[in-house]
Amino acid sequence: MSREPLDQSRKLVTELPGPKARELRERLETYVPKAVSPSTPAFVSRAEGGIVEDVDGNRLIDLGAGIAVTTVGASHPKVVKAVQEQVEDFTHTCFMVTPYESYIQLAKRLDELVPISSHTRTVLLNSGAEAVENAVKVARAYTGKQAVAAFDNAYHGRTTLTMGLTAKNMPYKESFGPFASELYRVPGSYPYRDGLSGEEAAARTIESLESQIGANNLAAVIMEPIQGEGGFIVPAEGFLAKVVEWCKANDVLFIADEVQTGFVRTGTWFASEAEGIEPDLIALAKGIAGGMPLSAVTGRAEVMDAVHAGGLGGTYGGNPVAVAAGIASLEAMEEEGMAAKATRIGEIITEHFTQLQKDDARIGDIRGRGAMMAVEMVDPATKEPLPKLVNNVAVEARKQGVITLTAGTYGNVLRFLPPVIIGEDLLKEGLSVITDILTDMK
Ligand code: PLZ
Repeated sequence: MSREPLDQSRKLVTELPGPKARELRERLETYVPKAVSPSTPAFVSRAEGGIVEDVDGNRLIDLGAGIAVTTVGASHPKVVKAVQEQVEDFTHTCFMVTPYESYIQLAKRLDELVPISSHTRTVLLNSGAEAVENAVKVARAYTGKQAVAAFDNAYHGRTTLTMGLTAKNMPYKESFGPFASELYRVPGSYPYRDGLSGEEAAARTIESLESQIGANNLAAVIMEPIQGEGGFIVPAEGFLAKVVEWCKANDVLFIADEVQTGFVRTGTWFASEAEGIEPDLIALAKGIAGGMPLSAVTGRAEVMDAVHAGGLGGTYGGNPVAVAAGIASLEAMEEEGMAAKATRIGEIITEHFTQLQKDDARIGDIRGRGAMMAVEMVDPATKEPLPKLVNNVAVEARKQGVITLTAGTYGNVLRFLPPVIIGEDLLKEGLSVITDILTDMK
């Protein structure tokens, strides 16, 4: 690459939004429906490392990584090179029509990496929701059963089937029903709010599965090992292991939705590893390909093989450019020790907010793992969620050049998902901007 590297520092040369961004926002509002409503008051011109540069020349600190996608950075040199080379060779043939080797190479790499001890096979797709949909199709085909159970606070996507699995109504489901049938919701584990141990929460979950669905009808239980959009909820220790144990004993498949938690985000290749669980199927996307649209379902070979020949696919699934980016991203993660970097980010964020919590009782809970961390803001007296505060903090942080995301069933969670290659100083600066805003809003 001949371009100058993007300076890894925050710099505001105009107010945000600047004049060019304002004009673009007007055009956006003319041609794009209000249902699509970007949160950051800037239009990007370039992004690299932990910095997003905007059309007015401002440099923002990226604490979102495009919602946990650009784990290796927005334009990792290895990804750029792999994409450029692939684009010159061919952009598309459709793997179902004329296959190519790189798809197999990536499937093999996933077989080596996922926490499934037996041999796996992988189908490549385009989005997280599409991966979840396909995992459900495979589970139904294998078990011959129909019901699928998802959890309170779950997020699995915005398509018709995945909307039904997603828990939160606004903004994801409002006015979009009817949803697909044979989808059920059961209570999970939210230690900060339910106070249950892993064992107690699992007993409650299993009671619901048995009394409301019945193992004979249940094809699969699907869960995010750390619930993402729901508020970075880490289940109580042992919860997932108990649920998976029940699934195995009852011929029910366990699907891990690692769309957000996967690919070193939480300090290990996959978050299932920290729970000591072995899923039957894993839905993957986001961090897999350094920003290119790519997703996957990786599952036990025996399970994947239940689907008839030609039963899985799609025009763009495993697009060669996205696959090249995927192979390069996984190499970069390994070569640059990015799992350890994610763990270090978790330590910095935990330390920062633990310190702050001593003087700010609105910080009710600090949780997450690795580069997937969040703080839940509450009224200290009642534990009532404070969604307005969280929204105001995020809006102000973005104006000050720190891209900040929120989450949570109650909208009262500030979440941090930086690219794991972000410099420590930049990360700390981003956190201190947020701290100052929180202090101002006391
Ligand atoms: N499963 C666990 O986190 C996507 C969506 C944000 P797609 N999360 C961010 C929004 O408002 O749309 C996600 C996820 C988990 C599935 C998905 C869906 O992935 O690639 O957005 O379809």
